[in-house]
Amino acid sequence: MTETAPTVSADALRLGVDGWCVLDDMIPEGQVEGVLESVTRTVESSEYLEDRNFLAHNADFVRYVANGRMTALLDAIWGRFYRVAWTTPLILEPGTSRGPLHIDWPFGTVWLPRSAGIKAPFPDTCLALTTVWMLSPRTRDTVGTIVAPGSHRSLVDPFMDDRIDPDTPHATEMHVPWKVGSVLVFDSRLWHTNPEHHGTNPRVTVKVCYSPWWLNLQPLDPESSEGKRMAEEFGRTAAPPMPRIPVEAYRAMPDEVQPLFHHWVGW
Ligand SMILES: O=C(O)CCC(=O)C(=O)O
Repeated sequence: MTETAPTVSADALRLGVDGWCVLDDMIPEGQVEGVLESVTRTVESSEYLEDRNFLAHNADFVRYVANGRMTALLDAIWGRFYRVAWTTPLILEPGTSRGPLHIDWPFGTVWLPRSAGIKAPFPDTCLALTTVWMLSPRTRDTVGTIVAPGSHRSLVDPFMDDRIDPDTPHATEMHVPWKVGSVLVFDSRLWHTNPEHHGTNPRVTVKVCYSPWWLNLQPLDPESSEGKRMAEEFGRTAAPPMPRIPVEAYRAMPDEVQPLFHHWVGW
């Protein structure tokens, strides 16, 4: 290696080869219980149930999304200018079944409301990183996301390929280890799904999708012209609808977090 060769971190290497990696201790042990309670309260609140604007009603979780280990990874992949595309809490109630293998926005088919209509074979480049923030305490029944390592390089959507049955477990799939306060990071082209959940309590995670500055996020706004056009064509909203962030919620974010959300403020 020459002196000018870029340094590729172990996390970035794993993302490239396997399509996923886990960053541990992203929410400190002494704080994660408070974040879990706060997210649970928000998700059950009438305000959230009415407008599904998580960031408008919860200021506690977002404080962590610019953690230095995460931003170092984003920097290694895309350079300094990245942002958050979408954020959504994801609760698995006891009795939830395993989902079908799928990929996340902006890839994906019209089957899920997560598609931006990109045709396979996909470009072999990472356009978005989905992250799953593990908030529930670890128990025997609380297990990690199901992933098919390396499937991000298949460049196909498991829902649109005759060789794949999304409802049948893939031969090499595995559960990501569940560690409270850790974050699963994966290329949004990676085949993945939620595990079944048999715990007595809901399994609480928050998903945050990061993207480089040059990815067009407008279709995520259901009021945007692209969002409306895609919804019309696919018969439903073409992406996870992301309501704009109220100015007060944006101003309450820590300084290092604000640049990740500035583009989505409803000024
Ligand atoms: O529940 C999880 O572990 C994550 C599942 C997920 O990311 C999905 O279904 O898109």
